[in-house]
Amino acid sequence: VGLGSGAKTERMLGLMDRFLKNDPASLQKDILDHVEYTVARSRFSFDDFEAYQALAHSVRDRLIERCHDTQIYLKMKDPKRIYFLSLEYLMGRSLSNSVINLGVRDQYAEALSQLGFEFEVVAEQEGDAALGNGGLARLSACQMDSLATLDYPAWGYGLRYQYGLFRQVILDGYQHEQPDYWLNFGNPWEIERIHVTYPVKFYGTVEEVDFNGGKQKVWVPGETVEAVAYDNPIPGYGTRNTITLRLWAAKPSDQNNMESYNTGDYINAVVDRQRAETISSVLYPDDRSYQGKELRLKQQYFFVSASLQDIIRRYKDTHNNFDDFPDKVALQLNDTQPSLVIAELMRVLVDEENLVWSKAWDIVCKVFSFTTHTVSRDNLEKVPVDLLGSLLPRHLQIIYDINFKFIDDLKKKIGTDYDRLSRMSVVEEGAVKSIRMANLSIVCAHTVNGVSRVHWELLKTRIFKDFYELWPHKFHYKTNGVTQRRWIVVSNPNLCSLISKWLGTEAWIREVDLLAGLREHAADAELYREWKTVRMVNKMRLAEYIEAMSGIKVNVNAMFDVQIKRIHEYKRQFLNILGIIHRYDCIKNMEKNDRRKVVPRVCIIGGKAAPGYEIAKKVIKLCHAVASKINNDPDVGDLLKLVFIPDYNVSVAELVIPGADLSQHISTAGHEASGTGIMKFLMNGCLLLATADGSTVEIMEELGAENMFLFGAKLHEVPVLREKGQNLKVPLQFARVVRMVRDGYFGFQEHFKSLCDSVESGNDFYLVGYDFESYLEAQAAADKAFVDEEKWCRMSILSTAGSARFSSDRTMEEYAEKTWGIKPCRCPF
Ligand code: GL2
Repeated sequence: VGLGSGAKTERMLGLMDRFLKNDPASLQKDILDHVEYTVARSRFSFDDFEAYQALAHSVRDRLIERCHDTQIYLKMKDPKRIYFLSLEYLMGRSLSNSVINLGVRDQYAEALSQLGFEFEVVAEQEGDAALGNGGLARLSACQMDSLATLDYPAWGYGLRYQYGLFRQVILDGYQHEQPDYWLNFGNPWEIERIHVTYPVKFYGTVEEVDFNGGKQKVWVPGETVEAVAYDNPIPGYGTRNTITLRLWAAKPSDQNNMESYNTGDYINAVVDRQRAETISSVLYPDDRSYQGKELRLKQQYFFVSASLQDIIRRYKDTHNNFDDFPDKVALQLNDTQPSLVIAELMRVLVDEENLVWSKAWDIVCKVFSFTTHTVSRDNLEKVPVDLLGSLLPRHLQIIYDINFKFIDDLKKKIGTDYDRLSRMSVVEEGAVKSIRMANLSIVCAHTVNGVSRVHWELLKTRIFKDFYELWPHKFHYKTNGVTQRRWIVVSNPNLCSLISKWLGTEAWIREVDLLAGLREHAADAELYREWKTVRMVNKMRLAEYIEAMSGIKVNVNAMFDVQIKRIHEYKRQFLNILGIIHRYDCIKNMEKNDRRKVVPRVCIIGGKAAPGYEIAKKVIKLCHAVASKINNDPDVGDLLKLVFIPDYNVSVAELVIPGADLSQHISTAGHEASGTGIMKFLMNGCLLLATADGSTVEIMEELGAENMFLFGAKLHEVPVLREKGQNLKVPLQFARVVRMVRDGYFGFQEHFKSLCDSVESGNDFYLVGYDFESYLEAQAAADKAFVDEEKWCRMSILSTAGSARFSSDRTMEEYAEKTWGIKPCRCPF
């Protein structure tokens, strides 16, 4: 098995039969043991939730075993490892995904059924792990699944927030936020590693001390917090490899406050200690603006400092100097949130390991790669110098030094173009002097990746044009992808079986390119029949959910038209709602007989608005106001329904996506860096109504424009149209529907005023008015296609068949080969 020889290896191989057994009888015994000894309930009497807990612990045992084996093997082989640093992961539920990846789902289902439980019902007991906001965070989760499945030697690092993304509660149509205390009932999917802890330091001063005949800067920190590791095993599919997502929690350190204890201020000293825990207490709920908050900066440094200590400790297990560091370690910055790690690595190498600056910088420049997920300069993260200087005084100095050398070199290349120098500087002078975290990341990363081809173009020509012209070789893109394991196998088991049946193999679950084989059958009447049945079953499941949640009965023969994602002006949920109002208005104004020609629709919208994002919250309110009018209008009946799905999260997506006929991805061109929701719908055979933005452009190339419903201003037209401002032509229908909202047709006239103002001509930054006409045309084309059942079904099959390129397996392979320089390392046990 390639383990080498020797007594130790012999002993290890001799322990192979210690592995936990996976036959139903053994699994059943394990579940009952956990009921009795872990959950501490009687094995003769336990409910669904307790069954879930016991089941989860039994799966966890198997995950731990594989995690250990993977690490032992990796330690022996010592390959180059990729360390993925991200402040957000949207993992969702773990049970179904884990048992599928471990290949033990059916055995567990049987074991449970003999005990009188149903696997699906038990699995429903699990809550979501929502340690992230939106696309960026779910992308990290998909990529972890692919890294494990493809046997890459990878680690994920992040923060273990006690409160995940807020729960959205709708009262009278308004969004309210409630805390998501997800750890309330324990979390069987994590392993607390009390022996893996590191001190993380903050504040203090920098002093100069004598060293080796010269001077050396030393940081004398003012506060220490302890970082404790919580490991979340990520099992690969069809492999024993199970990698680890290591999340850090903050705990008080014994190094602080001895003074207070000694002076007798016991109560305050305890309270003070507790404050340390706030660092990892709550996820910031805004997915793209960073307001220079101290707590956020503390979170960032806390997580990168602990991660780096862990990474260096692992490296030092097998190396006694830093010469091989770049050959053994690749550090991936998932956006700029982890970018303080750059200064931290420099500090460790120079101040603690006593490397000279140039040697340290050489190492730093070889290990970091940076992926940006942003399209707009306005969203780039900046940290006020005052804040950074007080929290991390030594890091600020290091960043200044990096910048000084960078600007010095730059001057030699571009001369005295001061405007450009000031744009490229890591330090922004201005009302609030700040550090530009993206510039810092670009200066030190060997590779800067965009997340779709269009995004890459925007990086080169707009946001990072100056840097691109300086270092064209650094700029690349790896189009995002999502994992077919979560988004087909777990969430759409019927479709999964159907695909395997028609391809004659389950191999596509690992080798996703095989999906293209469905194209061969795209004209087969038998497949049509089975495909439609699967889709109908999923729609019925979704309809049941809608009724249970909102009391609204929907017609399963209607087209299910879905837009689920974070609420943002650029994502244009408002455009969708105005389109629905138009549809409603048309139905109302039709002769009764003509109504028979209307293609019935169930419009489904879901998504959270950042708590401080007023306009986005008004969109949610408008959706409810319009829904209550339409859904209660007897003239409309089953022809049109509007449903808002509250508290959109990963689990809700797993239910909604397989039941969607049509999905909307309608951002103003140039605003969505990639978009990943669209890929999940595509895999599930849902047709797409979309603008040519982000990864949609590549999806269109793969599928053919004739298999989608495209509309809207093109990327290059957007700036020209914006220039026109008030002179921009807006269709009459648009003016009419906005007027209906303005005039209080749906009530809440005053409340919706600012929303209507935001699309008034001259003010309509996201071109809702301009795109309205072509949007309606695309919607009409979708109606027409839906009536032609055969055509629709064919397009649906071709969508799934064309989705292979948008698997995160492909994305991770590209990163591994082209950016990180890592190779698979498959555990042979
Ligand atoms: C995002 C982009 O907006 C989105 O288009 C992209 O698909 C994801 C993943 O690359 O990243 N950037 C971002 O800050 N969030 C995103 O979803 N929250």
